[in-house]
Amino acid sequence: MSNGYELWLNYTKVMDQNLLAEYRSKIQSVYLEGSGETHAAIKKELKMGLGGLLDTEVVFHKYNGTGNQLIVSKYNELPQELKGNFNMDDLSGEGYKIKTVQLKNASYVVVTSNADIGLLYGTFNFLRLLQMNSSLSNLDITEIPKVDIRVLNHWDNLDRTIERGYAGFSIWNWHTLPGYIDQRYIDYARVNASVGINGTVLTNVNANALILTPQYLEKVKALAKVFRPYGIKVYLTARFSAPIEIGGLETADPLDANVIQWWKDKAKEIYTMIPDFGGFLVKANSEGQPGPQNYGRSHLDGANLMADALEPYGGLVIWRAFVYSEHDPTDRAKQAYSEFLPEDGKFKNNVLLQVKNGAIDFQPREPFHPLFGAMPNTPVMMEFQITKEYLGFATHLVFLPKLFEEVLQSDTYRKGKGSLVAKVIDGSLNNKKLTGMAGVSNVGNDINWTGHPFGQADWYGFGRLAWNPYMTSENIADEWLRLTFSNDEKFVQPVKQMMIESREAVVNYMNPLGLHHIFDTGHHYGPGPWVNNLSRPEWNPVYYHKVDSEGIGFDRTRTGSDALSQYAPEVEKMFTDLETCPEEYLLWFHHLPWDYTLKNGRTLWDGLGLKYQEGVEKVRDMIKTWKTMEPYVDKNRHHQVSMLLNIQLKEAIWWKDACMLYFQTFSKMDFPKEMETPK
Ligand code: GCW
Repeated sequence: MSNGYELWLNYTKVMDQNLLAEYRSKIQSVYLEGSGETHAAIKKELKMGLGGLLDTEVVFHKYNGTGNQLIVSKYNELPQELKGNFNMDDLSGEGYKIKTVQLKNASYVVVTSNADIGLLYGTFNFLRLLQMNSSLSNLDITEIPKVDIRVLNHWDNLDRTIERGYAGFSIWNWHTLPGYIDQRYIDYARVNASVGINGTVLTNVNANALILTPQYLEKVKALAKVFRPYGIKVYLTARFSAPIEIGGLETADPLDANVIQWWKDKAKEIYTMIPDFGGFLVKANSEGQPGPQNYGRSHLDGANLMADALEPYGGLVIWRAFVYSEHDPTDRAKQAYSEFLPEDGKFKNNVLLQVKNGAIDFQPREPFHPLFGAMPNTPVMMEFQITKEYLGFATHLVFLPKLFEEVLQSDTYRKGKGSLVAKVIDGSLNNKKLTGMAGVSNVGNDINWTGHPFGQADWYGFGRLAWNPYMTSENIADEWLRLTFSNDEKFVQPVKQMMIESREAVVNYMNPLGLHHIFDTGHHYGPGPWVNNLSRPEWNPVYYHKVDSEGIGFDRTRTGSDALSQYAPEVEKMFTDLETCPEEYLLWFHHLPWDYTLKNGRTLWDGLGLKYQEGVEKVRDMIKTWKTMEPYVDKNRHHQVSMLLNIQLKEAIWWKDACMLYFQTFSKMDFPKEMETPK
């Protein structure tokens, strides 16, 4: 019976007897060369992984010359006769190769890299091959991460609450750090490294400045020490007003000499304690947070202030582009682009601009953010949300890599057809040297880390996509299911299907046809399309759906807010023209009459009801599929998922009924007959 704690690093014995025999015969011993902390981590993982999967005591042995040995070694320490089989020129330090090498009478499986960290990544991939029951006969794998900075963003506060966290409290126990090292910290590093995540921002972008005081830096240092062997750098959020709050200064003006010096001293202090510190993540002048604009300065001034301080140590500033204010009442979607576009090319070299996948806020479906591709001279990195703020928290089963894939595969047309968001993120579109992807973490101290057992797949998938933004969500689901539950095709195929379809289900039962931000206030969980009493107009759902007796939707074309003009002309045209605008985005960009005819010939009103119904039906299908999976899943997790799916169904119906009943007060039309009438 599993409680899910081990996540996808599930090293239970290989079930298939033939494969087990093959693995055991090909890995009679392990040749592991090297020294140091990462090396020790590799050894530990091999002991655990091979020991579990092959159910044997792992034998480490010198190079035997007779084959049937697993070789895990940096290239320069490989036995001479194996070296000729590898060309390592194309590999970065994080890259690795896994290859079956046939010498005269001897066969080896070799994992090699130019650096320890690549070797660790290769080791995890090798173990994954066994977990997934792959054959070892003809391996020839080369892997190099396509993105440099692959970070989790924890929205963890120092009191251990987590903003938008639905899996318990923060795993960082600031009270017992630095003296007490929880096993979780080590396991956290292992699982992240296993998918190639190489950085973590420990604190909430809204957190206070205390984290930058010496008392807390001691604790951060202890965590950095745990993560270091696993190639994970620690980053912190830097509150813009820190010089006032913890530095005793009277201002945080980025052009003030004392402020400049304060950040320089702070950087020095941090790097003295944590020489490989990653840098700062900053939310400034957004949702009430302090920032350079408080002093009449710009985002550029703010970002470059910190960049100057961190530069001598190789540190980065990750500046968030999530800004909007009540002073621009026409369309919140436009602000980030308007504010940041003019700054293209002006940031210091160690600044990255972190942009949410869409221009509003992590909705179940959003068109890609217009800033992607629009700032060719600035490293623009992706911010995805792994925690499900607007997607049913840790209660609903929604496979997010499907959403991530959709964004990454969107075409910005900034350099003609094929200018995919993925190419902005991996830097290939504009030859960017510094690239990154961030995921707002869904990790908490629940036994299984993510609350919903399937939430683990979102963390896994984020890591895999940060490594390679071109991976398909289907591959990710396939891998995760095999690693986590079972290799049985009778399990993998239907559940994979269910995961892939789960994303469209939630879109349909919450925000179909391009509706967005119609969640109830504050918590963003259930429906609240009627909410219209909040102090800031752009917080009210009515601002987004603009329902009236004529119709529904937000006109963002030239006749409306003109937000569409922020896209490349091809994209603007495609979304503007009702013939070519995908119906998934219809009400995102258009205000349309209730009797507007959809592609299927139905009216908009009917179509809306049918989409809500479709979402509900899909959850019913998911429940049916999951029921038949009982033989393949341990009782505990099977039961957990069943209970959660039942809640999801109840709430899908709630969404459908609440939204359709509310909209009906405007449309005054009967529900389509195929829609289950609200009770
Ligand atoms: O989505 C909104 C959330 C806030 C969050 C903010 C942000 C961390 O509702 O909780 O604050 O975005 O991304 O800064």
